[in-house]
Amino acid sequence: MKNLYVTSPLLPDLEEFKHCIDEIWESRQVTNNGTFLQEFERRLCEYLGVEHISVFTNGTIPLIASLKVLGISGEVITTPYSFVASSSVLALCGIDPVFVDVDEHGNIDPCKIEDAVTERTSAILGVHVYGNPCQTDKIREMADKHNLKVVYDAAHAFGVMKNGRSILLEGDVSTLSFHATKVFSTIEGGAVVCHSKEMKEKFDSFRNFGIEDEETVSMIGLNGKMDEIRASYGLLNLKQVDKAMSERKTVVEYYRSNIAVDGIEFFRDIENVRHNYSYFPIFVGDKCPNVRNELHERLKSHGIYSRKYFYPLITDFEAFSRYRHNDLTMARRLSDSVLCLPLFAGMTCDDAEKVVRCIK
Ligand code: T4K
Repeated sequence: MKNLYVTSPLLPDLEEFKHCIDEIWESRQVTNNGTFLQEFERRLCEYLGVEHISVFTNGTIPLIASLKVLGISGEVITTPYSFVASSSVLALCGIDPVFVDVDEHGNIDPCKIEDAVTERTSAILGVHVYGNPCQTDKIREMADKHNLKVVYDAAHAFGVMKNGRSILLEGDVSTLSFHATKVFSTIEGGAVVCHSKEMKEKFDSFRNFGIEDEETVSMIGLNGKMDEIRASYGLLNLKQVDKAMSERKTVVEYYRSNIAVDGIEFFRDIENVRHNYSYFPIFVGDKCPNVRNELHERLKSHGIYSRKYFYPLITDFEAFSRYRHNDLTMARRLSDSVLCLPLFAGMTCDDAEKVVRCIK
């Protein structure tokens, strides 16, 4: 019996990929804003319904770039219920993350933001966790009231739309991850979406050491460039990402219709949202972590590798213990009960049935 992992990468057609590699070999332009990268950025804009995108070498550097380009400092209000990267970038930039609780979808709760604002607060960093959109209108209201920037970590939200509009258009900037474990992938990769040509130029410069021309460095930057091979891989994957999302949706629908077990809860689709089905979290034995942990182990013994995304909370990591947080009741409740089930393009309902049978 084959093992089932929480995810599996979206791979382009190998023959087509070999053709791209031939072309790259022929041109000898292997990185530094080559033709595949430029074409990839154009096609991403079309696909995502956005105007300005800068592609990066992973999904973490665009977060650092956003903090630097927007001039964010002091304290940033953020969520503890996320992958550690969304907070480590703050600490790395000398900014103090201030953690507040999440809403029932696992996203930063706008009602909890105001209490955490101090004169050092300069921004809100929200994460559209599992691709569920944050309450962006309420976050914008709060940000406007206190003159704060808004950065969205949209690592999980590739292709997500709210009311027919890309979720990436919310906030001052949004960042994406194209890691192999994501709905859309370039193996390693990421991007930042911003709202003006001038901003894009800053992000493009940041990812290339801040170099303006051969003799001018106009800002302090670093190396965040994506190479031609991965840009071509991304171009090929763009052709199949709709199919990938629809295959994921089929599995999610199977799970939703067949996991009817007392004590297990899961999210439903949100009205007016086009979901990307990036993860399928279930919440098991609320307030009783042993049940979740036992299920995690039992699934493993049957070759089913679910993951506790996101446990522990970021605030519970020793490295983050010195940062302030308010009451985190909801975040803790989700974190103590979550288990993400296998979900990937190419997964079949037979695979999902095996998972469901094992859970039952
Ligand atoms: N913000 C948020 C909210 C994020 O979730 C992330 C990343 C970031 C920012 C940062 O973006 P990047 O800089 O990473 O682009 C994974 C990913 O490494 C990470 O990208 C992701 N979030 C996080 C949620 O998950 P791990 O350590 O759990 O992945 P790993 O290697 O255990 O893989 C999980 C399963 O996927 C494996 O059991 C098997 C399968 N797999 C994985 C890889 C890498 C494959 O089949 N093939 C593969 O090549 O972190």
